Amino acid sequence: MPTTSPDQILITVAPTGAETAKADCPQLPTTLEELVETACECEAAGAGMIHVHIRDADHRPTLDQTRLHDTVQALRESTDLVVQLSTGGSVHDPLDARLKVLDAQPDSCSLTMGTTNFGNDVFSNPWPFICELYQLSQERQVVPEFELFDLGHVHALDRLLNKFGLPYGGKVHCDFVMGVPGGMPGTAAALVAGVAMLPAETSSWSATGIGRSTLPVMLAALSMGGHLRVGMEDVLTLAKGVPVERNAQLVERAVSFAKLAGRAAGGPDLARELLQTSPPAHMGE
Ligand code: KMH
Ligand code: ZN
Repeated sequence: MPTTSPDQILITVAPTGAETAKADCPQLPTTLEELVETACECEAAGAGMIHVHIRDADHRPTLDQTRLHDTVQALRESTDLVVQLSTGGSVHDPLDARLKVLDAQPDSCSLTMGTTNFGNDVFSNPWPFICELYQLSQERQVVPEFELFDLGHVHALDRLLNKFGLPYGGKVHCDFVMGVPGGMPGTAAALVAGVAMLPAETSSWSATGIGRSTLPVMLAALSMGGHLRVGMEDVLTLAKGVPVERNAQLVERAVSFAKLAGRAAGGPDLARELLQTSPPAHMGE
């Protein structure tokens, strides 16, 4: 699989997620103001793309259409980051609401390639839903990032591309989400197996390890020429007993690890090159 600009690295920040309660982690960015401030800090630290889950006025996960729309607009106004909305939402979100996420016209959307046990819950992604979401992303010109929680998901991606062709923009960017209880483990061995199975059409991939698997996955991905996702969606501590205070700390750490591996953060330009998203509105004017 070819790697674009191996001297550069894309760092995606996933600052919020749907699993952590604000009450348990007051520094989690859950309001629009907090999210925009976080996005600006993370862009300055080297991030190129933001993977977004939003919260309601009570800080609970929501897929509210108006909030999603306002979030995309606010992030575009304040940053150059590629804006990726989560279509995974929370394990409790119905499939039809997850399809409607594309109405907010993000640059990119996550697209998980199969159902997985998710701790004590089930993250449901039946094949007909995957097909519908993928075709909708092609129609709406939204570039998917294929989320791979298990090796079976890599196999399903091959099946999807064979059936429906390439994504909008022509690039296939994948993200290994490793270490979820119920998915593949966050180990170098699992990443090696996953990368070896990627469809030939894959143009780039990143990886993230949940919780304690964050550092092993980061080091394995760097050693294999992959890109990185970091953020409080995936990990809440910098080390045992040391809480993350700001998402930018995780981006800064990824930038410094990447530097040791001889790679520089490419920022939003690299994100646009890798995903071939539509140019931001102000650039197309
Ligand atoms: N919150 C998880 C159930 C995605 O954003 O697409 C699903 C998730 C994946 O985070
Ligand atoms: Zn997510």
